[in-house]
Amino acid sequence: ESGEGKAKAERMFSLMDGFLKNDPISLQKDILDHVEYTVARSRFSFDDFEAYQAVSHSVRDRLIERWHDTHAYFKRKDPKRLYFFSLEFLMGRSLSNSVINLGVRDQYADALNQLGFEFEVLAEQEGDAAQGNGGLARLSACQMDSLATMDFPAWGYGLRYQYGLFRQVILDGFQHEQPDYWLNFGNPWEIERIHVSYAVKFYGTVEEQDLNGGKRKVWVPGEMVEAVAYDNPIPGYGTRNTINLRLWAAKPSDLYDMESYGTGDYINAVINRQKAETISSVLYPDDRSYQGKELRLKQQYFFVSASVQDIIRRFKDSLNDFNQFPEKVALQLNDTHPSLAIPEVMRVLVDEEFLSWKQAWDIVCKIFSCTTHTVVPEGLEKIPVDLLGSVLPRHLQIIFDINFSFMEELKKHFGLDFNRLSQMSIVEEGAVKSIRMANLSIVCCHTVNGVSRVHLDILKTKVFKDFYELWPQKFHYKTNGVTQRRWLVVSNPGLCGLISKWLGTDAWIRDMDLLMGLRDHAGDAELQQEWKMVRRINKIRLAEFIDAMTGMMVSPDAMFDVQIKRIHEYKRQLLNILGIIYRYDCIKNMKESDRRKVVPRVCIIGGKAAPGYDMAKKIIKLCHAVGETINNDSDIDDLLKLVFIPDFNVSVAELVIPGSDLSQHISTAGHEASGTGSMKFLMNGCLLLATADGATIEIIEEIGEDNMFLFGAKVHEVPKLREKAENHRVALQFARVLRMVRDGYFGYEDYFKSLCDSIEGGGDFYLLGNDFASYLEAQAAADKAFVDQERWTKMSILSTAGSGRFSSDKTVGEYAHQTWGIEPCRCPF
Ligand code: F55
Repeated sequence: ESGEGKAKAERMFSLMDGFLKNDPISLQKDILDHVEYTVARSRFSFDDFEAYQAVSHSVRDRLIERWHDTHAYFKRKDPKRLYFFSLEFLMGRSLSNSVINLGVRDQYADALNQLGFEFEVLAEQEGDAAQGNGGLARLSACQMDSLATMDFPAWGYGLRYQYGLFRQVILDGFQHEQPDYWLNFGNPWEIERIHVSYAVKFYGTVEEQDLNGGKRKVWVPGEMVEAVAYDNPIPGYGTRNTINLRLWAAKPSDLYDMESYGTGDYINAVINRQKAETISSVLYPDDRSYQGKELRLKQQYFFVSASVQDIIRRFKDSLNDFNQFPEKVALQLNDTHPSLAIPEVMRVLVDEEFLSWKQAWDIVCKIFSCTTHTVVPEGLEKIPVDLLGSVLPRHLQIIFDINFSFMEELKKHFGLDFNRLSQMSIVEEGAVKSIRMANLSIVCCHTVNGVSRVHLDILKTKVFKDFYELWPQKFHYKTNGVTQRRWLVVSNPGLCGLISKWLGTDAWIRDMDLLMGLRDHAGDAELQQEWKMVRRINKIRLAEFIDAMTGMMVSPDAMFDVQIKRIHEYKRQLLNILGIIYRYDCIKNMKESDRRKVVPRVCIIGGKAAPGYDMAKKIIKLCHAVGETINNDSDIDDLLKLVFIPDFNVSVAELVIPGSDLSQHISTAGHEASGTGSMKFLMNGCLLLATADGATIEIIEEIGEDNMFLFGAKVHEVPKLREKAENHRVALQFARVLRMVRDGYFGYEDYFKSLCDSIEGGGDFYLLGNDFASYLEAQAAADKAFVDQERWTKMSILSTAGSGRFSSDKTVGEYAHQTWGIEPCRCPF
C-alpha cells in the first residue's frame, strides 16, 4: 500500500472505538444520541414511538457492523452464493427479532428500564412490513432467517413496494381495503444505497447488427427506469453472520435528456418521469389468479433485471470467466413470479457478454432451480404473448428460441405426439396465445421442488405429469418449515423459558431436533402445571387483545379455537362457520342439565380476502353475521363466542398463536400445497384439528394420529367423491344449518344465496357436505379431550416435542445440500 493510504488507514483505525458495546450505559448513550440526533427530539422529552425509533436506530448500527464484517468475509472467501428471488417477503416487525438474534435482548430491556421505558411496549410501536400476501411470502422470510443463522452465503432479492398488502377494515361486517403506506413513519431497518443502481429497459424494438462477420441482436428500449437498492440486514441467531435482503425501488432514469419547449411542456415532462416510480408502488393482493396485467409484468422484470445485473457485476468483480459462473452462483426462483430471470440471464450472456447460445444455455441449465407453491393447474402463471412482446420484445424471442429447441427434443423423445407436444409447450395456443411460466421454469431449471411430500406426488401424477415422465430426476420436495426464532423465541418467551429449563439447554434454538427431549417429561405433573400456567398467561394476553380490537370480553377458561389464514374456498372457513352454527343450534335446543356439560368455546377467525374474490368476501360477512347473532344471544352466554379478528397479519399471528388451544387446518385434501400456519401452532403446543392434507400428513408422522383431531376425505378419495354427486353422504345436520343461512336466520339471505348454492348439491366442489359429519366428530373429540386437562396438556407438550422437523433450518439445510450446492461460510467473531 502507498504511504499515504497507510497513514489514512491508521488514522481511521485510531478513531474507531472498536465494536459498539452492549453494556447498559453504552446502550443508553447510543439510544439517547439517536433521540437527539437521528429522531431530532430532546433527550429530556420523547414519547414511546420516538423511543422505538431511537432504539431501532441503535440496533440498526449494530446490524450494520455485522453486515459489513459478513460481506467483507464473503468477498474474501468468495464461496458459491445463493441468490433467492422472490416477489414477496412478509417480514413483519424487526425490532424484537433483531435484538434476539443479535443476543442483546436482555441488555436492551435493562437499559430501557433504567430510562423508564419497557422494551415490550416500544416493540409494539413498530408497524408490520407486509410486503407479501400469505404463506409463500412468510416462507421467504422464515428461510432468510434460517439462511443467516446457518451461515449460508445467501442474498435475498425482491421488490420494495411503497404500499404493502392492504389493511383490512371491517364495516358492518364487510371487508374494506385501505392502502398500507408503510413508509410514512420512516423505516430504520433498511439502508438506502443510492449508488447501487441499475437502468432497467422496457418496450422498444430488437435490431440486428453486424458483429465480427456474425449477427447480433440489439434491444433498443422505448423506456428506461432506474432501480435503486435498499438493503435490509438479516441477522442470524448465535452467529455474527448478517446477510442481505436487497429490495429494489423504481426511480426515474437520468439517462435520457428531456427536451422541452415551454413551461407546461417542462412540467409535464417532469410529471411523466415521476411515473417511473409506479413500478414499485404497490403489491398485488391476489394470491390465486394471474390477470396478465402490464404493471405486474413490469414489476417482475424490473426486479429480475436489476438483480441479475447486480449478480453479474459481483461475479465479474472476482472472476472473468463465465465458465465458472455455475460454481459461484445458484439462483432460486420462488414460484414462477421471478421466472423472467431465465430469459434475462440468456439475454445478458448472449447479447451483452457475447457468449454463444450454447454456452449461455449450458450455464442457465446449471444455475436455476425453482419451488412451486400451488396444486391446481389454474394456479399456474401465464403471460399473454402480445403483452410480453410489447414490454420485453427480446425476451419473447429468446423464449420462442428456447421452446423451439425444447420441442425438437420432445419430438425425438416422444415422436409426433401432438397432444403431448401442445400440452408441454412453453407457448399456449388459443384465443389468447400465452407463455406458460411454469413450463418455462421446468424446462430451464435443474430442479423443481414441491413444498411437501404429498404436494410432490400431485405434481408428478397430475399437474406436471408429462414433465415428470420426461425428466423424473428433476422433481423433488422439501417440506416447508418455519423459524423457531420468530415463532417461539420472539413470540412466546414464557414457553421458551420453560422448554430450555426442562431440556437443560437453549441449544434447541439452533437445533430443533432437541425438542424431542420433551417427550420424556410429557407426563410429569410439575412440567404440566408450569406448561398450563404459561399457556394461560398467553390466553389472557389474547383475551385482552380481543377486547381491544373488538370490544368483546372472552373468558380464558374457554377453549380458544382458531383459524387464521387467507380466506379461500379451498381452506374452508365456511366449514368452520357452519360447524359453529351447528354448535349454536345444539346449545339452543339443550336441556338445562346438558348445558353444564358443554365445553365453552371462543371461536376465532381471521384473514384477508383478495379484493376481487367475491366468495371470500361473503365468507367474511357470514362470519360477522353469525357472530352478531350468537354473541348477542343471552341463551348462549359464555358457552360460545365467535370473534373475527380484523387485519390479520404477522404481528397479530405472533400474539394469537401462543394463546390458542386448538387450531384448524381444514382444506379439502389435495388443495393445500403445504401449509405453514399449522407448524407455528404445533411448536407453541396448540393442538390441531385438521384434514390429511399438505404438510399435515407429515405432522401426523411426527406426533401420531392420537395426538390431534383428524377428519375428512383423504387425497385419493377426493376425485371419486367429486365424480358422483350422489356419493356425497351429506349429513342431515349439514342441510339443517345451511337452511338456517338460506332462511335468513342471520339476515342478508339474498347476499348469502350464492355462497349456499356453491356448496349444495353436485356443485359442492370442496366437499363441505361430504366432510361435515366427520368434522363434527373431530370437534366432539376435541371437546372430550379438553375436559381432561391433564390429557390435553400432555398432548400439548407432545405437539411441541414433535415439531422439530418443521423448522425452516431443516428445509434450508436440505435445499443447500441437494439443490443449491452451497456450504456454510461463517464470519469469525
Ligand atoms: C401470491 C401471489 C400469486 Cl400471483 C399467487 C400466489 C401467491 C401466494 O401467496 N401463494 C401462497 O401463499 N401459497 C402458499 O405457499 C405456502 C408456502 O409454500 C404453502 O404452505 C401454502 O400451501 C400455499 O398455499
